[in-house]
Amino acid sequence: MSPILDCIINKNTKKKPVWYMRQAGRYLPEFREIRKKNQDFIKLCLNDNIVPEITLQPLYRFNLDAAIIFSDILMLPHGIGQKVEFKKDFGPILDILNLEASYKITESDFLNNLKPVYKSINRVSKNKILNNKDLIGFVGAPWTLLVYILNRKSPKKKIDMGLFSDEYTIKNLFTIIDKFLKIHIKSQINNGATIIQIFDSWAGLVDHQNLEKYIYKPTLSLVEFIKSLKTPVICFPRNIKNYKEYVNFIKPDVINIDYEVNIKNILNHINIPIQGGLDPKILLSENDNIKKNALKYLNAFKDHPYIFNLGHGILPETKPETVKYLTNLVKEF
Ligand code: 1CP
Repeated sequence: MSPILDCIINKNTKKKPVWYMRQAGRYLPEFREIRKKNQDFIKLCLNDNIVPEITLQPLYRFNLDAAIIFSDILMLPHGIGQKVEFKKDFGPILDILNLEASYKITESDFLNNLKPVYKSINRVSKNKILNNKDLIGFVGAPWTLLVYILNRKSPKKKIDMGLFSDEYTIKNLFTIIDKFLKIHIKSQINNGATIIQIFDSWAGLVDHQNLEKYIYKPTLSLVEFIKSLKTPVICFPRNIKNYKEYVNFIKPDVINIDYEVNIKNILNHINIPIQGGLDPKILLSENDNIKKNALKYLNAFKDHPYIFNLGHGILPETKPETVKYLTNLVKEF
């Protein structure tokens, strides 16, 4: 059994497996080289010759326990016919979703729109380098996707809640998102993803009274679906205030914590396997400081099933040598 599955299923605390969010991406010169020649990001995500290579780039360099498929959470709006573009130094820009047209999208239309994603997963999963390692498939959580679909760009730090005032439309959108997320998840698993991670990057924007409606219930629906496919699910509700309540409601197999979470507090309140936590900004500092901070997590979770990762994605300014140093440090712990 792979080290990550051993941690999740058998609650093994001896080995501390490691992978990183955004491990494939902008901090790697070999990625930037490819990116320069492929200006259209969505097209790049749909290129099944290049995606497997990008996905494996970090595994050629570092002793990681998993690959994460190179794709994006915004492939879902793309798959239901909402145009998505990525503008340099700005981020994603989405066209208005034509709700009527999206009702007419069938499962086979959707699978056809995203076919290269599944082909890439299939190809990567067969690579020998993944022997005894995991291939992580992922989706955006329903709330975070709703935010991009309606706000049509990054909300950065706040969002106009007026966007969600039409209850009827919101309900219909959640139904569509739930339907196609399940199709997307199932196809990733059928093609070789061994774990699914749900990214709820904008969970922190929801106030307590709306958590059940926007976060807990829609995410629970996905988590139960993934469990029914006998596949472990990791949830990352970034900046959510109450991780304990989230875990009790949704019961994921693993919870990824952000870097603001108090370690002692989380250990007192949560008994499922934990992933992540270290502030990615720490990776921009000296090795001594990186070691000190990484050991904080490794020591605190010594007797807890723990997958080493960060509290958010690797920053583009990070040196690959730093990632190597940190990975070896975790492996030698
Ligand atoms: O070269 C570039 O400019 C592209 C940068 C880039 C990359 C490398 C984007 C644009 N997406 C990705 C890949 C990506 N996105 C992965 C690949 C696998 C890996 O982790 O190595 C994953 C898992 C994602 C997930 C993703 N996309 C999230 C959830 C995690 C998070 O960062 O909070 C979100 C919110 C997105 C949307 C997105 N994709 C890219 C941008 C610039 C954004 C917007 C972020 C924002 O709104 O601030």
